[in-house]
Amino acid sequence: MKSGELRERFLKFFEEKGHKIVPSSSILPTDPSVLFTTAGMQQFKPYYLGEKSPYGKNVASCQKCFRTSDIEEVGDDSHLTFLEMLGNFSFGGYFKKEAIKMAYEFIFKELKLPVEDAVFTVFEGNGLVPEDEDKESIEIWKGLGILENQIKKCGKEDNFWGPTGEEGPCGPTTEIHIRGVEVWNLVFNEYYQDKDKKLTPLEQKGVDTGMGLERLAMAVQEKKNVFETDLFEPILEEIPDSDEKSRRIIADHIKGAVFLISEGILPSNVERGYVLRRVLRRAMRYGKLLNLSENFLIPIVKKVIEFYGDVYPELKSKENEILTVIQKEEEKFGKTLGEGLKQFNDFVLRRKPKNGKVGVAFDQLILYGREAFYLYQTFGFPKEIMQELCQEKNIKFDENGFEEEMKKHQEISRAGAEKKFVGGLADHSEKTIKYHTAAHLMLAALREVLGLEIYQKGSNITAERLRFDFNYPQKLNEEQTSKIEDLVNEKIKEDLEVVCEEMTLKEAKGKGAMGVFEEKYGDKVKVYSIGDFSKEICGGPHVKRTSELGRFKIQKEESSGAGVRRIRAMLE
Ligand code: ALA
Repeated sequence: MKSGELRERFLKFFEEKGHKIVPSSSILPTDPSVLFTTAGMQQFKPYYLGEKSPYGKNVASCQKCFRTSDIEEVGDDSHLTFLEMLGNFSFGGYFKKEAIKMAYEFIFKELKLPVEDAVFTVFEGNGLVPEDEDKESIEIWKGLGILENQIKKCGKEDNFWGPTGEEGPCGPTTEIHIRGVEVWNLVFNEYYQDKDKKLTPLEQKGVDTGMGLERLAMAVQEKKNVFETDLFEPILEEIPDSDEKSRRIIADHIKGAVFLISEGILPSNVERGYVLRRVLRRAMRYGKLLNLSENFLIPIVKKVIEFYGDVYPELKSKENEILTVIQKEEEKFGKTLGEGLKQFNDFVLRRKPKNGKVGVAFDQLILYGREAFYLYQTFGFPKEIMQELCQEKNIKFDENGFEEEMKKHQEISRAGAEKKFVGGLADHSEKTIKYHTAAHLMLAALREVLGLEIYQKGSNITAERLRFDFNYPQKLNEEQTSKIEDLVNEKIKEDLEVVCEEMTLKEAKGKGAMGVFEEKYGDKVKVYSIGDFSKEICGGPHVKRTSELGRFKIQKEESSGAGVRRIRAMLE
């Protein structure tokens, strides 16, 4: 039985049992405390709390859902970000007995799935609220002929549904598992959970059920996983045969992205737009692992639209927009993805001990916050992609360091977060590279003007400016600042060549190279020299010649803590 028929049979079954069929609501809920619609009950939330339902007490739907909670698990047999959820709901109409009976009838009579392959879970009680095990559900299942050994009691983790968003209806659940996969979840809403997670009994009891169409299709079509069902097969055909997990992730993520864009979401660096960007870029990264060609996403996108277009006409009417958005994002990220991956490897691999010789002691490879932030900002790597890369390679991801860098950056430019990618990543990356080279010139100039005891305490670079911290006990006077500025501009005019050499840390030190975070370097380091003016240990990248920088201008000099000064400068 095809998924289209399953969808129809479900709705018809409940219509015949007195339910009003309600169309799927938007994937973008009106409830401000949730980003996406994650369950069929989302659009009916108020009716559980006493508000009068315009559809009557009993309804059923097939709801578009998007969940990021399971994103790490996508690629296994049953987890997805986008799914269609079939559900029947009652707000003060029927309760446990009717709900369980109807579910039983649909699965084992209507669809004729083998009941002996099924397991039924029920809430075991947690001694608090609610304190008792759900004896009533156990009895109802038994009354339908379910054997004692097919019923499993589980705790709050599995068999208590919490509210979507910050507060809402909730209660114990009973689930139907078929061949080891949870297929249908029946929630009995008996409580209201408030913002402090306190439960109070609801005046009116409710039923909220959810069954992923993909998992149901898997059970009915007797497939080992959701990706072998007709809901994925045609889409997977557009992705070359290769690593199975990567193909699954790409198929799931592109499907999700198509639905998100069809509702008007655009890739950005905040909230929903960020989630969209994250799934698109994640798909692209997996495509890169498979060596897929540029623009590989487009045929997949077209297939998704073709496959779902009849059921969800918004996909067809927004086809051009969906294609344009995805193509643009692919172009943007495609350009920098390879370069960014290379830079990632550079960051961590140069610290790797070679031939058992370790230049500097370290326990585990690590991607520092500063570096992660650079990858994020310059190449558009979402944090989650970096975390995944690190996990795959057994590298520690310096999460705190990264968050600190993010915070610092946000403080500087709140509005900047949204604007960050506007100029295009390639352009962005060129500008930040220039600022990296300018920072080297500035350190050398500071040392020449203020003395050789000056060293760098930190720096922060965006496409718009350079911020640079260094040790110095007092405010710089105007003469000093203009001397520094002039010196940097002089070196830019001299059109000095920027040369990169690899050497051991010892050699680098021997040559008088400056290093900011020495303890992090491995045995081989990169040393960037600018004429004979500057020599620093640095991962790069940098411009080829200083004349590329344009005019250097110091905008501000201020204190940044005891004994630390901060300069903000721009390239014009
Ligand atoms: N709201 C319940 C779920 O999504 C049925 O699992």
